Amino acid sequence: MAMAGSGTLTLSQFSLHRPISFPTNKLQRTRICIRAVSGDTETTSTSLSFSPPPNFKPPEPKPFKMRPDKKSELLSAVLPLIIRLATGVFASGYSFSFVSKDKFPPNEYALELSGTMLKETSKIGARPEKPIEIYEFESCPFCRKVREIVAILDLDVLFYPCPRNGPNFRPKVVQLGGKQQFPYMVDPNTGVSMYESDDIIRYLVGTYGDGNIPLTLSLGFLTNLTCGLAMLSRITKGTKYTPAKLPPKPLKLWAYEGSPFCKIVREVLVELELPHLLVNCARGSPKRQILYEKVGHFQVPFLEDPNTGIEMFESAEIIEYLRATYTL
Ligand SMILES: N[C@@H](CCC(=O)N[C@@H](CS)C(=O)NCC(=O)O)C(=O)O
Repeated sequence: MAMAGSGTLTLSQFSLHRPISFPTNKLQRTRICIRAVSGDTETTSTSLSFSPPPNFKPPEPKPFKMRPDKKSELLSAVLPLIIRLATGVFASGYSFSFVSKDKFPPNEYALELSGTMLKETSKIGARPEKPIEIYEFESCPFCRKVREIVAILDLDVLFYPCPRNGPNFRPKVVQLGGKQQFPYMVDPNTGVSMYESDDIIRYLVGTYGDGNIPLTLSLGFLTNLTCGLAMLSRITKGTKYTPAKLPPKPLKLWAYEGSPFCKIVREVLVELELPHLLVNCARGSPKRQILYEKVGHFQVPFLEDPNTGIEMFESAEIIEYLRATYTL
């Protein structure tokens, strides 16, 4: 078995906002030994190779454009957003103002609406040093509640997808917490870990927010019911495991829960059981400016894959890339 680099490649040691630059000559086939680590435990050790699809070229960003063959998928991914009254679209303390384009600084991100710039801000609390770790899957209503709150709190999360029959992270949750139940959260900053979506929400809001749970997440049965209904239009997506290679490094996805374009990408990350650091960029998030400065444009989803060196916009092409690169 060949081994790239030395020592153990740990998913939990993934650094959050360290800029990643990839020389293009790195886009070549590599053989590596995988040893995915979370907390104190290791999951898999296999020899696999990773490379982008042949002649891969990242597409140009096309904001708010639906690729024709993805239209019906994207429309069905809008439904959850309506049912959940846009929870997870706006960061905590969201506010906006309109600024005329000629008065707006050219190096600042804003959404342009017919020649006027929509300047958005939020009020977010203390940032944790390390990303929160969450074991979950896309089509679970209780997991959705937690994804909504991390978008609102603007928290970055290292997601360990747990699709049905997933060989890696479902057993890991049992090892860590004692039972197979989702979502399961680990906060490496405080050593706290827990099951139960409502407890996780309360903990996150108390630790990284202002202590107030947004109304749409505090209605008990009604919250659970609407999260369940929100799953219906995409019920088979992001649920079952598709055999895939487990990469040594988590992928990085700039996204947020309220975006249908991001949702269809997340579903595939879950089905392929690909650990990913989700950099939350809900409306009003200061991280929109960070991505804007990094690549000269803001649009989500934006994928960075440190296993192949690929960085790309465009949901439909990201899905094709993920399937081509990781499906076994
Ligand atoms: N064609 C792109 C569209 C993605 C898109 O427009 N995403 C929205 C979020 S739902 C966005 O980033 N808008 C820019 C903004 O909000 O400033 C795709 O399929 O990925």
